[in-house]
Order: sequence, then structure tokens, then C-alpha cells
Amino acid sequence: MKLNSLILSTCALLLISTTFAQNRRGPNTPEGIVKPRLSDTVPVNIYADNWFKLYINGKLVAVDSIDFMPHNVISVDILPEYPMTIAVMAKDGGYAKTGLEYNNSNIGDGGFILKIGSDIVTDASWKAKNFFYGPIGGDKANPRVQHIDIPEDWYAINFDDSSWEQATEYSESAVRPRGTFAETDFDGAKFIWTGDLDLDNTIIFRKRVERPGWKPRWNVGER
Ligand SMILES: [Ca+2]
Ligand SMILES: [Ca+2]
Repeated sequence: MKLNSLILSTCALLLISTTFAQNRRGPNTPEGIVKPRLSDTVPVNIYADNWFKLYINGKLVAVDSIDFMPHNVISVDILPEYPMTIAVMAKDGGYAKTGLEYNNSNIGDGGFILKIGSDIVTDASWKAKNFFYGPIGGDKANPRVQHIDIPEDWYAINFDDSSWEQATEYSESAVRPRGTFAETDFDGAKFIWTGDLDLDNTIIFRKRVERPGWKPRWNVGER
């Protein structure tokens, strides 16, 4: 009995060990596809004053889960693919009809910062375009606004943003994020917006990151 049990246990252990070893290697499937590992992922940190949604290579990756306050950081992990087209819609708070916030009493300001992995960061090399301006001229007493239709395919890889302005960089003291997270989660990144941090309220940012010759370790059998 004891010997039989020992043999069965040993067999089970060998089976588990073999399976585990195969998983660690990232077993090649019959199609030759290698599974991604946790170590293939990179962290993404995003902060928007007040809200954002993020697309990478045409796919929705993250949405700010809190739409106005508090000012919060969203962190997700992604499997990077290059070339990488990043598209962000960022919204400052404020009513659609006035551009004002806090019961129509205040002209709020915006701000956006992002870091992917160790070296993809927001800065003036990003493209930016505003789609919601107001209150026009900063007139709080008689607030009027201008909305521009947002193209349906603004997050698509092939969307043409060549006519857009470059993003404007802002200092941390101008954006005034709550807390000191910018030094840690966003080292090397700049706060960006369009040219008007106060009156431009809905911004789309776009950036294409090239990594010539880059191949993912996973799915290599497909390429
Ligand atoms: Ca504003
Ligand atoms: Ca704001």
C-alpha cells in the first residue's frame, strides 16, 4: 500500500512539475504561438484633470473610473506592440453649455500626464486638438461655448492628425495635481494640454511611438 501510494504521489508530482515547467517556458502551441508572460507587460500610469479615456493601437485600454473629483491616478498593465499609436480624450470638468464648473461659478483648468513603461512619456512631441472651448473669452457673466464635432475615428491608428498643433507643456505648479505622485509614477513625463489650460475643455492627444525592428517575444511564430 505504502509503495503504491508513493509511486502514485511521485507520478503526480512529476506531472505537475512537467506542466509547470512547460508553462514557465511559454509552451509553443501547435500553431507555434508563444504565450505572453507577466514580464512582457509594462505599466501605464495616467492622470487627468479631470477625466480621460485611453486607446492604444485602436483599442480601448483604460477609462478614468472617477469622472470629476477627486483627481486620481489610473494604473494598468499592457502588452506593448510597436509601432504604438496612443490616443487620449481628456476632459476638464465643466458644464457643456457654459464651460464652467462648481455650479457655474468657476473656470476650471485642465492637465494631463502619462507614462508607459520606462520611457514613453507625455511631452510637446504629442499632437493635441481642442474640441470644446469656453466660456468664450473667459466671460463668466455671460458664458457661451464652442463645440467642434469629434471625428468618430479619432483613436484609429491611421487617423490623420498632421494638421493638429503640438501639445503645450505645463509645469506641475500650473496644473497643481493633488499630491506629489508626479515625481514617482511619472518621472520624466510632462504635464500637457493645448495652448489654453483654462478655456480648452475637451482635448484629444495623439502620439505614435516607433520601435524599428521590434518584435514581441510572444506570437513570434505568427510573424
Ligand atoms: Ca476649463
Ligand atoms: Ca479641472
